[in-house]
Amino acid sequence: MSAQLALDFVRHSAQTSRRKSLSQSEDDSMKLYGTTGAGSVAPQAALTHIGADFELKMLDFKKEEHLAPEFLAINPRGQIPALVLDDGTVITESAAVLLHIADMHADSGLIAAPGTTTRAQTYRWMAFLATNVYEGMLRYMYPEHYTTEEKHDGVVASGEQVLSRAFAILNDTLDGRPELVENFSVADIYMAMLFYWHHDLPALTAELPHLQPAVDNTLSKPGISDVFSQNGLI
Ligand SMILES: N[C@@H](CCC(=O)N[C@@H](CS)C(=O)NCC(=O)O)C(=O)O
Repeated sequence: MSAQLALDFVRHSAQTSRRKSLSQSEDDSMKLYGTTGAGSVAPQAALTHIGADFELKMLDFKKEEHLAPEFLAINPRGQIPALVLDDGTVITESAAVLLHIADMHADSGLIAAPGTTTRAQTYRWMAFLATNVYEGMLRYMYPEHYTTEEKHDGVVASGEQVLSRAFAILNDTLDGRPELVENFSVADIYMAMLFYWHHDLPALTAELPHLQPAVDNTLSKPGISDVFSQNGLI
């Protein structure tokens, strides 16, 4: 735990208890916890695209700052992204974080109105990306978390299979269209992040030609490519 993170946490706790009597200050701002290049990239890109006021709190995974008690008090799972709203509410799980960012800024158009089929399709792809692609990536990159066996080859292979099937479905969906639903949405930002995590992008893009144009479309939206670049994804 860095002294800075500890200080931030103390500030956050103090602020939570005093919040009702405080006017808006720097300490009250929304905070996104993340680490470079990881699951916080999509929320950071969405918030930047929207022009939201937020503070980015980068954790050093090498120093295990995500496992320090101060961060576990925010997300007991010890994972990023975690979004702390200005009223102290914590939102974890990348899909939920992104959907809430879109809802907080309805005028950004990153999600369609409640009850519409376009919005339902956004839910569909957000859940699909979280449970197939994100999960497949973790399986492929951190197989030791998915088995008690010494050898991880089978887990890596199953991760690869899950990713192939999921990206093929996304590719088919993007045949003839630049976006996963009717309009540009948080699902496109989420997919672009996951796309750049792929272990063999040349092979993926050669085999599934509709992914890269959709990702390029996402990168062309205001603010997005800067965040992807800062995070080393492009
Ligand atoms: N289901 C979670 C997964 C988040 C996740 O696995 N984040 C990684 C970084 S990309 C992490 O924090 N890993 C640390 C750990 O699991 O110990 C989500 O969608 O937010």
